[in-house]
Amino acid sequence: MAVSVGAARLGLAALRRLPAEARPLVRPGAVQAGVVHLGLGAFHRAHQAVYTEAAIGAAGGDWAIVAVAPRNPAMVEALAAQDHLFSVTTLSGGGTGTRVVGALAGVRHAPSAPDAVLALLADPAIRVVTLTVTEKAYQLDPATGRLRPDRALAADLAGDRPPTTVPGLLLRGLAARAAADAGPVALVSCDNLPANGVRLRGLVEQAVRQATGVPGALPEWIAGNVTFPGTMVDRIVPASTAETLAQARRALGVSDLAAVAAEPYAHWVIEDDFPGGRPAWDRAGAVLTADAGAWERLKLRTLNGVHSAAAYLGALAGRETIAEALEIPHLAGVLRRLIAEDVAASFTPPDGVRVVDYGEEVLARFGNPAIRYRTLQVASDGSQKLPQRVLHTIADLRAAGRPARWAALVVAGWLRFLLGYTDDGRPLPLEDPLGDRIRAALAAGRQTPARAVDAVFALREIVPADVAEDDEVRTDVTAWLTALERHGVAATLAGAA
Ligand code: CS2
Repeated sequence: MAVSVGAARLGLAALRRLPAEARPLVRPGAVQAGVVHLGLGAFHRAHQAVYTEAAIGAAGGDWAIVAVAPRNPAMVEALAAQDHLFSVTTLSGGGTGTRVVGALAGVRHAPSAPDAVLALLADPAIRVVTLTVTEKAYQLDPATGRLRPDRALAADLAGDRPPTTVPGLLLRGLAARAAADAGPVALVSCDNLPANGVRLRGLVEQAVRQATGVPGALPEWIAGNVTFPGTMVDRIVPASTAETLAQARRALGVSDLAAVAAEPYAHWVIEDDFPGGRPAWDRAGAVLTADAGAWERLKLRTLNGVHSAAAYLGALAGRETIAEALEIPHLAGVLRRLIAEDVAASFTPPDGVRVVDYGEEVLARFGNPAIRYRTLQVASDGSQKLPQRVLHTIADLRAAGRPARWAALVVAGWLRFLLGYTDDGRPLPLEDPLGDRIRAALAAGRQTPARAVDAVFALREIVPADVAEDDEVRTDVTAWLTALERHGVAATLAGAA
């Protein structure tokens, strides 16, 4: 991102010049750290950081966040130069508002200072570790949850140098914490994984089993001292652009290289299992509950599943953003049928929630013209997203003896996207950690839609066996893929409506 830095920079010295409504609720330095967060992306800054600041503002407590960037140093440098301050601009059709957030007590770059990160994880003052590292950083097979270490994680498991991967940092950090007898801690996944708490526990347990050089008593220490609360996280936060930074600068009068913009809506449901205490997130509007499962399924299947549907079909039709995709004739109608006929029939929603009403709200949020969320951003990493967003919907419908016709269209949209070109022949990028395996499978099965379905459905790390072996699902996906290939998105939707 090319940025010109002419104006003064955001930082403590700039705060008194800001309009009162733009100032942070918490002044960095005034509150000690109690949370470590892994993943310094836009989503964290516009979601957990905002909730945590509001929780500290409402109820106090030493719960400021030390945020760790697992890979990219750019955000660490930007925030370090700004006394850890950044702004969130709320975008709605009705206008914008910008406010500086003071939740961060520090930032670290894991690759250049792994030992500092391990020391933090072993610090008794840190009692909560949250994560937004995206699905692929967990290195779990999306369909099964089996740990599939890449070379970097294999080296972390062997333990002959400081860890470089997220699972490696957690493994060695917990080992250091156990050795220091630093007290219990909650590890909280805020990624869009299915049953994310269970997945994170599975990750840690598998990593401990496969690692060398960890004490034999570590599993027992983890069982007695570490919890893995599940969460449902929600806020649409597009990747920041030069326009995001320009908006922040216009509002603040200083430049903010860590600025983010987001929709007004935000939601967070958290399982209340924090053995070392937690910020008063409930005072900030989060829902603390015994079981977040129903909320998580609601959100992954309705919001994320429909997001992916709009992304694949929109990208094929040459639409740059989700809001533009929704203007494709008949798409909104098809998405409504996906929600009403398939998603709503696939699971039991939380008490008092009607899936179709929630779905209407989701479609309205997607249509927010001020949010430019790129179809290609949602379309990326499909292998990591499709199971929990769409394939579980299909599996549950089929187990109940029901058809899954509209969900099959989403799978066909993904397969058609994997072929790598739009309806008018322009190239589409395939960004996916399993991209090589997908490409190899498709190269073998490219000749006909049925063979493409066979080839990708054979990838059991992505497509669970119950879905892959279901002839009715294969027939539906093949029919949709044939239509998309022959006639394109517009005509396929017109024919379906
Ligand atoms: C999106 C999500 O990029 C994507 O895949 O579907 O990031 C989505 O915007 C968030 O989950 C909304 O809470």
